[in-house]
This record gives sequence, C-alpha cells and structure tokens, in this order.
Amino acid sequence: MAKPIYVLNGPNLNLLGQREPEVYGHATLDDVRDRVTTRAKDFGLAIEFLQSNKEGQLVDWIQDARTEAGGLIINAGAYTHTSVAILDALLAADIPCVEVHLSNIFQREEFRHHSYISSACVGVICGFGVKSYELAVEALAERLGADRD
Ligand code: CA2
Repeated sequence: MAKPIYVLNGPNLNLLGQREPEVYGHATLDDVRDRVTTRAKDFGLAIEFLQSNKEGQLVDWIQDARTEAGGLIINAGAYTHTSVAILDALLAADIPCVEVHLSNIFQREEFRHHSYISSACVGVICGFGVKSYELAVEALAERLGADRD
C-alpha cells in the first residue's frame, strides 16, 4: 500500500465557505477534503487532510510527512508570504510537494505575489478554487507513478 498524500491547510482556511465567497468560493474545507479524497482514490492514493492556524503545527506535520507520506500538498495560507520556518521544513522533507492556492495570488495585492515556499515545491497551482487541489493531486500522482484505477 502506497503511503498517503498529506494535504496541509494553513491559517483561516477553516473559515472557507463562511466568508469572502467572492474570493474563495462557496465550498467549505470539508467539501475540499471530500473532493481531494475522491480524486486521490482514482489513483489508488489515500489522503491525510489537516488544517491548523498555527505555524509550528504545520512545521510538525511537514516533519511527520518526511517518513509517513509519499508526497505533500500545501496551502499555507498567509504563511505562504511570511514563513521561512515552513520553507525550511519543506526543504528538509525530501518528498515531492505541490503548493496550492484557491485564488490567483498574482491578481491580488502585491504582498501576495511572493511565496517563501515555492522554491521547495515541484510546482505551484493557483487560481482554480477547489480545482487547484484536485489538479495538485493529479500532478503528484503522476510524479509518484500512481496508477489510475
Ligand atoms: O488563495 C489561497 O488559497 C490563499 O492561500 C488563501 C490565504 C491567503 O492569505 C493567501 O494569500 C492565498 C487566506 C486563507 C483565508 O481563508 C479564508 C476563507 C474564508 C474567509 C476568510 C478567510
């Protein structure tokens, strides 16, 4: 059995679907989990789906992923634009990581245009809402050589 893919979600993403639907859409984080899990099953992969508002917790999960996960998908939320700690954890993780964002961060405020974590990731997908996560699963599955059922 292949190791699961960890899908990590950063601060405030627990509020998804409750506020700012014009930016982030109407789907809740549970909806995202369901869609990601379904897509991963197509490739015979399991998902460990996690969310935290705390930077250190995200770092701990990335460290766990090194031994427990086959790959990592991360929406680090606002920590994307601030966190050297998450960058360092990803660099040490030694497993393929895809950075995702619901919104197109390049159409938004200037401070969202820079990501500290992109350089530690095999790719970045942004702007497609929940579909960004599904595309990340597909890309990672291909990278991991998972077979489509
Ligand atoms: O577009 C994305 O996925 C972001 O990672 C979302 C972050 C933002 O800081 C990044 O620049 C781009 C914010 C997540 C906050 O999510 C909320 C959802 C509903 C209501 C309020 C915040």
